[in-house]
Amino acid sequence: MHEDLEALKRALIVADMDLGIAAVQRLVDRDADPTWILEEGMAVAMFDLGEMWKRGEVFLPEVVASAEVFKACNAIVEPVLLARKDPDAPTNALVLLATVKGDLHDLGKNMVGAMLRTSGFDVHDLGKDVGADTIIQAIRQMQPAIIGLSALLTTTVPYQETVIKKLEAAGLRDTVIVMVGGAPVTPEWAEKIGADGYANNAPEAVEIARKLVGASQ
Ligand code: B1M
Repeated sequence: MHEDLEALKRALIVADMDLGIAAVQRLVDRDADPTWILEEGMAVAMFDLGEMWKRGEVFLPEVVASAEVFKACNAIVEPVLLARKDPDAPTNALVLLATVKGDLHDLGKNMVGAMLRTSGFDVHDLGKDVGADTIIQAIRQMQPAIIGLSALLTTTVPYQETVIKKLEAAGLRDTVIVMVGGAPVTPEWAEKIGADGYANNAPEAVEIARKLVGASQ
């Protein structure tokens, strides 16, 4: 299975759709753990691609193509992950998810959403490039237990703080748990802006969300 995971990572890095789909299908057919495929395979490959991008070894169009391969592979793995949902897991804690304003990166947020759903949370995804006003309106309408804010750019991470400040100004801060994440986000940043929780990856986001809502799922 490790060879297939390596083949999947390679396919993501070189943006080979056919090889990526074939590798992920082989992994799924062999009952590989979907969380392992996503975290140890697909997320790692995208991180490595980001490092290559930084070094000038790949360029934007290639990264766009890799993101398309990622989405196609995710479309195969995610149903397997969701099928593992324990039907008896207590649910009802609603999580709103958003990638903050100015930021179009959503692959990681989507992964967090899928893992939360599998673990018994209800998830409503507000999408990417989401401003504070939309978030506030959605909180008023849906009264979630948690709002999860993802940011991947150093220029958009500060918007997580903007959202928290706007929640305070709207008198909503005490009604909702705020979780933050995304590659450049740190626990120190989360603490500084007064977020309630931070997670480094999707499985950790589930663990933290459970703790924050006091769930026994
Ligand atoms: Co962009 N990009 N990108 N990009 N991109 C980064 C982030 C960058 C680090 C690459 C690099 O230079 N090495 C760099 C940012 C540098 C910086 O901020 N200083 C960068 C840049 C510069 C840009 C553009 C500005 C490039 C340009 O146009 N010149 C542009 C910005 C567009 C915009 O947002 N306004 C841009 C565009 C793109 C693409 C569209 C091509 C594509 C995104 C496609 C999409 O998302 N639909 C893309 C990609 C793919 C990347 C990299 C290579 C990979 C990101 C990714 O999807 N990772 C990225 C490199 C990197 O991150 N090191 C890069 C896989 C994903 C599973 O991981 O998103 O980290 P991640 O999510 C993880 C955790 O972070 C965590 O759990 C997830 C699963 O484990 N997590 C949370 C995420 N959200 C969470 C929320 C939580 C908890 C945990 O609680 C709520």
